[in-house]
Amino acid sequence: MAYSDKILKKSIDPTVHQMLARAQELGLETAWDRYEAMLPECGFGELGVCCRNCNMGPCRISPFEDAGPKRGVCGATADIIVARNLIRMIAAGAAAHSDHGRDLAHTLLMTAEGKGGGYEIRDEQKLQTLAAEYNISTEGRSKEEIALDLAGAVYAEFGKQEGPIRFSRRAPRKRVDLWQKLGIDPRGVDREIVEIMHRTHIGVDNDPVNLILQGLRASIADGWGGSMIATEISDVLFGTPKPTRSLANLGVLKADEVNIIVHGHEPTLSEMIVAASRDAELLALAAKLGAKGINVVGLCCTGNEVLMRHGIPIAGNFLQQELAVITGAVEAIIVDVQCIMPALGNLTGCFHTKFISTSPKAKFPGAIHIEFHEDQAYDIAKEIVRGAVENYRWRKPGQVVIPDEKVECLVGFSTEAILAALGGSLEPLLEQIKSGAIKGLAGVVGCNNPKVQHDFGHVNLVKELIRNNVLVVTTGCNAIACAKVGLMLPEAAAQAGDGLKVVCQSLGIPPVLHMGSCVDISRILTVCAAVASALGVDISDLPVAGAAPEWMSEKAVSIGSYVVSSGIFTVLGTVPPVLGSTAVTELLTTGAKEAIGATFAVEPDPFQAAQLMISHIEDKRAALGL
Ligand code: BF8
Repeated sequence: MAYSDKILKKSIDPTVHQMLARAQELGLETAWDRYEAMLPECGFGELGVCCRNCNMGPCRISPFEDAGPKRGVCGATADIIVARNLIRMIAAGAAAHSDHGRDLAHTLLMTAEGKGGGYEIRDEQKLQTLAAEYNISTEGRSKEEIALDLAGAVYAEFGKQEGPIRFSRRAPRKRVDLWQKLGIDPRGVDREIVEIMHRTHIGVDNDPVNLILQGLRASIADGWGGSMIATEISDVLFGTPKPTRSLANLGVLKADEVNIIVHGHEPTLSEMIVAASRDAELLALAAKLGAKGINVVGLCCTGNEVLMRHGIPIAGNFLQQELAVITGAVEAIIVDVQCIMPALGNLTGCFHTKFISTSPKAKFPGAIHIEFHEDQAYDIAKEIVRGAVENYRWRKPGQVVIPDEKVECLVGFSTEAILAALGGSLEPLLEQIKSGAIKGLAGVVGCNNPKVQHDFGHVNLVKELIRNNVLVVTTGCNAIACAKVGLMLPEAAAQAGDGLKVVCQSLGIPPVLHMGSCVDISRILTVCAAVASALGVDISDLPVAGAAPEWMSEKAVSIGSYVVSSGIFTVLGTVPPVLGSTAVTELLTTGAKEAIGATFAVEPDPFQAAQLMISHIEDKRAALGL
């Protein structure tokens, strides 16, 4: 079918074209329509110069040299306002990741106490490794006893008032020394977030550099603390991902089965929904109602979690959440926290789809709230799935339009899985980097954003990098974009440069490795730290670069900040709200280099962005004498 230019410009994904046309036909709005209705977006907001931190305002600084106010009522300049706003974004992003980590620590605690409601400790090896890292004795103790101490230890990290958080010591010594010298070696993430809120209150910290440094400190507490805890404890509870085959894109929805979408972020819920969907009683009920089975599929990062661990198909990334509902084939969309559009309430009301919220932290208009508690996890999950199955009878087959597209992918590349693929040590990877067969590594991550063509930046940046022999590791919505175009198949090695192609073919791996959800960017930090330590250098010395081509969330701001603070040059594809301050913009794009050995760059064109990353990688290779 031919689609209008307007539709084609919104995405490179054919399922998006088809479903946007369907939305038009049904008179339904999506994020793209709401984005257009919002134009022109607020110029003060775009520049970051609007301040609502007290009630003398709202104040906004005029960007015009000869007109309009240059100071807020309290006297704050554009530099102060932009820095304050930016680090409040970091605080929110770090809070989201870290609260997710805290919930996982809570689930581990309940499981260890025997109140786990169906959870168990699946990766004893990782439990032992983490116990050793925390100096928890393991000799002659049950896994539950060890887990109890580990849960207590990681719980304590969040509110740690003094002293370093444990996982931050996975970073190379040089990096830790640098953090200490700059005064940004983090304490517990709760403390760092509270300090951001304190410092950005009217009349406290009014030095843009000092403000930004606190933002970096909180972000490090996120990346090397809250997020890393989320990843590690998820692995202990649900198993560390291993290479697994699956399918990606809206075509994973099935016309003749009960379709259940898990959407959000924390694997505690999605793991149990997957387990309940295999319950014999519910499968029998589905059959009785004429469905051939119960098909659980994922969206966004909770989708990535169950994709990585169980091969559960992934229906799409952030901007596809409404489109999945518009297929008319979804019995229930079950959500927990983060990246869930409140628009789903109205939209699901136009279909038979049940929109079920489960977290006491995240309620939505138009949703049915069935609160999820870990101590009754399986029972609650079973009731939710039962409701979805019973809803199958209300599906209107005449209203169902499911795109055909679904693409195979090989996922599950945790750090441990990468090491296993390399034969148990990093040495073969280092050899390939030294020989130049692999030029370097790139972490490409982040969201979708209707400001830019959906998936265009993600896919083209990654393709350009692998074509130039840069091995790509990915998480979040970038990973889903790559999976949908077949970049996560070993056969995609054919699209890589000659060096990378041979390496991938000999190891049987794709040139683009799916490392998980956004909290799993901590896995990328761990790999970089291990490579740097093996080479006896800092992370900032490595031929490594990062990118977030279509980012939009505050979590992405925290991620970008901890990645740069860890020494990795990072290219953003959408412009952060900082351009209202020349001082802050220069600090982030230039000044940070001297202080922390890495900077941000902004480049919306993915081909140019790839060139920036490749030339950075080449510079680092030259400096290492490679
Ligand atoms: O944490 S990449 S849109 S889904 S914020 Fe959200 Fe962005 Fe997707 Fe996962 Ni990450």
